[in-house]
Order: sequence, then structure tokens, then C-alpha cells
Amino acid sequence: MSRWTAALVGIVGVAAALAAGHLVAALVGPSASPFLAVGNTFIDFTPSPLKDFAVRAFGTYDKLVLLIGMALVLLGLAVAAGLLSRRTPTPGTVLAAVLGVVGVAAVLYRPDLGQLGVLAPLAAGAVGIGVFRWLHREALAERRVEGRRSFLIAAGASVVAGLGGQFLGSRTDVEGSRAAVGKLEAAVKAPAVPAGADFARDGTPSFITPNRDFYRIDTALSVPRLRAEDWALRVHGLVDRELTLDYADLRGRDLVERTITMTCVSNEVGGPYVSTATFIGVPLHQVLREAGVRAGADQLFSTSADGWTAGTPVDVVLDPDRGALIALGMNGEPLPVEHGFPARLVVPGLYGYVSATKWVVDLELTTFAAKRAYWLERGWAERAPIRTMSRIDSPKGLSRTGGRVTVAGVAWAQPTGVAKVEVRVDGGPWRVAELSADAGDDTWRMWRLPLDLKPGGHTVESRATDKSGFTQPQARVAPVPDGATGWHSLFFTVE
Ligand SMILES: Nc1nc2c(c(=O)[nH]1)N[C@H]1C(S)=C(S)[C@@H](COP(=O)(O)O)O[C@H]1N2
Ligand SMILES: [Mo]
Repeated sequence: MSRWTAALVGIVGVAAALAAGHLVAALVGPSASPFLAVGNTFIDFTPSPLKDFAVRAFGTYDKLVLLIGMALVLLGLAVAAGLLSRRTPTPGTVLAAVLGVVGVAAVLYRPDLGQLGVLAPLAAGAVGIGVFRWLHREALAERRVEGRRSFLIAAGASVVAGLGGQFLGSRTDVEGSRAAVGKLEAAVKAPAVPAGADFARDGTPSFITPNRDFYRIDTALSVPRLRAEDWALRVHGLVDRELTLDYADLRGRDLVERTITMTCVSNEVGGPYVSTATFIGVPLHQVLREAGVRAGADQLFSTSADGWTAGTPVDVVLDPDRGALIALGMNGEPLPVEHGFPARLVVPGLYGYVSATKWVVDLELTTFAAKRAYWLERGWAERAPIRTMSRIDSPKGLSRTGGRVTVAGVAWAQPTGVAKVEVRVDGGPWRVAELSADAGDDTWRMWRLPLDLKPGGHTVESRATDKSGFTQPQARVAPVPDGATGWHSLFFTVE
């Protein structure tokens, strides 16, 4: 058969396999879809330096880049398998079988899938082999498949099965469930954000980050879709009484509101992975006291619906003054699906990877010696308090401005609070910047300093001092293993 025909047979065979897997996955668990399962497993096995590079280079688009990359690799394999199979269907058959086995391995490795999940890659392998061999036979007999009924049926059925799987898999009505939750009323309201808590007009972010702008970091290729009605949280391990709490139980308690700035450990100096929201939920220490934490437990090991895990020091989450929450809502609405609906943890002062489990379903009281959480296996530190940090938001690096320019930015030092931010230009003396109204120690604080500069190039640097008197150090340290340090510095030109 012609090269073109051979390549087409390969492509339609692989497409049929993926579509069949996607459709069966919709029935046994959407993340069993071979494409997603392989992608998710790939994420888990990616060496840390590559993962850190992907986050740096592509930011929140890292997963889109991965999906597109995987699609291109598959397309390449499909074309290659087709071309190798111009005489006999064996090479293509072997490729389909290998892809099926890879899919099965990926599904078995996923912690969030039951044994039934393997049905999806098995169906993918079987359908892929069947369709490939069928089209191959037709192509050998007719010298071509394009335009033949078998080819049109296979291609059309793949599209229908793929779309059907997508529709069925996303039919879990999460948005309906979120809407049904309605307004979460606080028994203890967060203090109102004071007037003048940001310098947004000078280029800082708004004090509260709207939900759609809140930074997002997680390992989930497809966001877990849980309904509040089906959700439950198990508390167990070194406790006097195991608890299983459902959504109605939690929301029926006296809900507490707290405004908290969250930060990601992989944020570079000057980076964007920091945002602030008013969260509402149940104080974590209350639930843990109810379960009765036994002596010897030093780690709260939390697990999400997709199997991701975090380990948080028990003394931190038991401290009522720290204010850790099982959060149900943020900024006046139930948690958005990407931010952990129906429930997540939020612990002021700790980086997200050791505290902020989204889609949380399991809390185990244990020890750091006994269990290691997701990112620890990948080179990040066991304990990770947030580092005192400042960032310059305006002017932008490499921009051109007039001589009268206000330098402005944000600083954070949860849970200690920001006491001072200093700015210097061209290595000159440090000058104290004006701080925005103090909204509490668990949130960021904005700063600004008007300058009058001569034309030419200038370098501006900032450093924060927290309320314990600790000043952000100059030494540049990379985010791995427990958060970046160093002064943010940028260059701009006065015209
Ligand atoms: N289930 C789950 N929860 C998770 C993560 C994850 O990958 N999976 N990432 C953590 C990290 S590294 C951070 S910084 C915060 C980010 O929360 P956000 O996406 O709501 O900003 O979530 C944490 N919770
Ligand atoms: Mo993070």
C-alpha cells in the first residue's frame, strides 16, 4: 500500500484506541483514560529538575504543553507504525499492544483508581489492534482505505466514542453541586480589609486576589471532580477516635473566615505564585481535638482524591492561634473546582506543598519517620515555613519611565507579618518605603516609594524585614529544597 495509506491506517488505529479507552474510562473513572493516566504518571515520574524547568518555562501552561507534546509523540508513533506495516500488520499490532501495556501500567500506578480502571487501557489496546488490523486488511486488498466504508466507519466511530467519553466523564455535575451549596455563612467573620491595604494604582496587585486570578499549582492533568454530596473526610491514625465527616456535617458547624496569603515554594524571587483570599471553613484544630491526637504523632499526613499527599507538622495544625482551616469556600463562594472543591486545607505560614491539600479526603495522624509525602520523594524539604520576601511590581523590568517614578510592590512573611520594606537604587543607601495599611500577619503587605531619578539606566532592589526583626537576606538561593531567597532586583531606564 502507499505510504500515505499506511500512515492513515496507523493514525486511525491509534485514534480508535484512545477513543475506546476514553469512553470506557468515563464509566470506570475518568482519570483511567489512557492518555490522562499516562500523562499523570509521567508527571509523577518526571525528574525534579525537568519538572522545575517546566514550571519555570511554561508556568501554569505546563500541563497544556505536556498534553500537546504527548499528542505529537503519539502521532509520530502512529505514523511510524503505519509506515513500518506496509507489508504485514505485525509492527503496528505490536505498537498497539505496547501502548496498551503502558496504559495498564500507568493506571495500576495511579493511586486514585480501583482495579476496574485497567478496563480502559485494555479496551484501548484491544480496539486499537482490532481496528488497525481490519483497516490494514482492507488496504492490502483495495490498495487504499481513504474513502472506503470501513475507514469512514472507524474514523467516525472514534470521534463519536471520544466525544461521548468526554461528555460522560464530565457529566459529574460539580458545578451543580457547587451551586447547590449556596452561600457559606460565617459565624466568625474575617476583619474587613482596611482601606488602603493595597497600592494597586501604583502597580501592586489588589489586596484580595479574585478567584480567577489566584495562582494555581497542582499535579492533576484533569482536575478531580467531586460532588459535595458524595464527599467525606476520614480522620484516623494516631487518634483516640476515628472520624468520618461529610460535607453537611462540616458546613453545619460554626464556620470561621480568615484572610490568608498562600505561597508556593517553587516561586522564584520576583515570581507570581503568591495570592490572597478570604477563606471560610472549619478550624482544623477543632476537628483534630475531636479525634483526639495521641502523643507521638508529629505529622498530619493529608491525601487528596487524586492521591497527592502533604505532610504538615502536628504542632502547627493543633495551634488555635495559627488558624489552619479545612476550607470550604474562598472569596464569598464555594471553592472553585481548580482550588479544591469541596474541601481543602489552608495553613497560614507554610508553603502549599506541605500544607494546602486540595480535594482533601483523608487526614492521617502519623510521624515524619513513618511516611513521606509527594514532594519529599522528589527532593523537597520535610519542613517548609514561608520565607520573608519582597517583590517589585512597578516599574516593570527593562521598561522606560519618566524621572518621577513610584517604585511599588508586595512583601510577605506569614505568619510573622511584614514590619518594613526598604528600597535602594544603583547600590546606594537603603530607603524605607511606605507600607500599606496593616491587614494582619497572615497576609501580604504592599509598599511604595516615590523617586526622582536622572535619565539613564537604573537598578532597583528591595528587601523586607518581618515583625521578628529578620531581614530578607541578599544571598540568592534557588527554590529547591525549601524556598528561594535573595533580593528582587530589576533594571529600568529613565528617559
Ligand atoms: N491535591 C493537590 N493539592 C495541592 C497540590 C497538588 O498538586 N495536589 N499542590 C499544592 C501546592 S504545591 C500549592 S502551592 C497549593 C496551591 O494551591 P492553589 O492551586 O489553590 O493556589 O496547593 C497545594 N495543594
Ligand atoms: Mo507549591
